[in-house]
Amino acid sequence: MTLRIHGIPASRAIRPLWAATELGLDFEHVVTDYKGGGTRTPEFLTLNPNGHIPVVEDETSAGHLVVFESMACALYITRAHGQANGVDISCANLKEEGEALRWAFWSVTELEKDALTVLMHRMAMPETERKSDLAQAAEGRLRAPLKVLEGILSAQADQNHDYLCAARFTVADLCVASVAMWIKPAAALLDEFPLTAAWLKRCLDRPAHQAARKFGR
Ligand SMILES: N[C@@H](CCC(=O)N[C@@H](CS)C(=O)NCC(=O)O)C(=O)O
Repeated sequence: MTLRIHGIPASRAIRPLWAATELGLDFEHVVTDYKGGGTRTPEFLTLNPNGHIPVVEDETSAGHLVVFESMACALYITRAHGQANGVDISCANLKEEGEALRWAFWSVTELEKDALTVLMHRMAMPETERKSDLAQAAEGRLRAPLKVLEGILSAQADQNHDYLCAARFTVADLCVASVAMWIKPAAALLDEFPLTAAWLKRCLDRPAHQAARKFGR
């Protein structure tokens, strides 16, 4: 087996796990939790000196490749192992490639920090440690990028396209949805953006996403 993915689905590793599952790839899943020190062992740090999951390893004609950064991992998998045939979630042409890169960077720069604050302070942290003022402030800031997303989805809908850069679900949708899902605990905020809420549900309901969430269980 040439492809190996380190991480757990309840982390940013869902991005490469989901991508590989969408493509139906045969890959090895190395269960590495972000808790418990597994990302700080000498062996793991040789793969990712940042000490974070996910990491993707691949045996290729160019040698043994190691990719870290979750968005890069998802984009790499679809580029290296998918087909540019307009059916796979991989980019079919330069336009889709440019848009997927744009959306991946957009997700981590415009959305991720505040979305994570919402997830942590509305749901993930023990109730006694949650700070609703932090969540509320993050929700306020998220209105601007969510408006951008809603606008693009509206323009896409005008062309009968259900997804961000094509009529089909692509890696661009995967990148954005894997961050936007952290906003789900702020249901009232998502209700303000109905196209975004419906698109997010479409993405997360995909069988490959549901299957990827179960890896390692
Ligand atoms: N920008 C990185 C962030 C990776 C990251 O922070 N991963 C977390 C899990 S979601 C982790 O491994 N934390 C363990 C640690 O920091 O020790 C990426 O997108 O891959």
